[in-house]
Amino acid sequence: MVVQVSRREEAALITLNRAQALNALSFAILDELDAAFDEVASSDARVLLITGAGDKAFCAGADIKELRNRDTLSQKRGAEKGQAVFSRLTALPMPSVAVINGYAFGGGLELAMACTFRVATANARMGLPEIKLGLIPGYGGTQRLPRLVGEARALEMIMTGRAVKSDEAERIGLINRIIDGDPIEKALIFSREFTGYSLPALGFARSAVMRALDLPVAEGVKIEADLSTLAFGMKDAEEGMAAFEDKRKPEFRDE
Ligand code: CO8
Repeated sequence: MVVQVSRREEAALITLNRAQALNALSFAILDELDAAFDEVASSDARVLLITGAGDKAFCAGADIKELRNRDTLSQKRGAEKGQAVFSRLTALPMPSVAVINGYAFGGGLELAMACTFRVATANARMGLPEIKLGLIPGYGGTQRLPRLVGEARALEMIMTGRAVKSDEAERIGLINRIIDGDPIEKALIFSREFTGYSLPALGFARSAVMRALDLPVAEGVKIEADLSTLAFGMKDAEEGMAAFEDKRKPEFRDE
């Protein structure tokens, strides 16, 4: 198995373990990822961390060797498979963090962009180089990149294939933080800024932002009204407000 699921305290950890091919994603690995997301979804993990084995790459993208000599319909089904698996990641019940520890190219960056957050080591490089292969991104990159960095920067990255280093990625909003030291330890520290909060409330917050991104504000605020009302109905909200009045730390139970 290339996709390894393990546990680091409150976090589930998925490691792409194919360092000899810079953790490139074959279609079989996409199936493994799908099964791993099932396992994580039904666990009590409060966050999912995803990283690549070795110190060179998070993931160098779709397996280019496997993409060759396939008919058009198979390619379309392949793109749809990658899109569906990455959309499942976005919809997991817990937030996810891509721990980018080297190259994140093509499908690798698309995997990272499907996570809720991205942290990267200083030596990481991120890009959508498909245009250099005569291709364009197929696993959600043309959609998620402009939502993160804006249309002009996304078009530049997609149409020139230029990779960005971590400092530029942080400046343009592609990653949340640059990390140093042990990447998983540092990602755990980053995650602890939110893992203590109510998981359902974190889910409502993610849904409110993601579902309304393409809607006019007048429509988006209606979604926000519904989801914030749902949050109010949770016992965790009662506990959070009571703890404020009692001047104590709240004890959220995800209910
Ligand atoms: N696929 C398959 N094998 C790969 C890939 C890849 N994406 N990337 C690296 N490898 C392999 C290399 O072939 C090499 O194997 P071998 O030793 O057997 O020759 C090994 O990994 C190490 O790679 P390099 O020797 O190239 O390492 P370098 O440090 O010299 O270079 C780079 C690192 C710059 C990351 C370089 O490997 C590279 O450019 N890789 C390709 C990056 C890329 O173009 N990614 C985008 C792929 S396309 C995609 O993701 C989406 C396509 C649309 C899909 C929708 C349709 C289904």
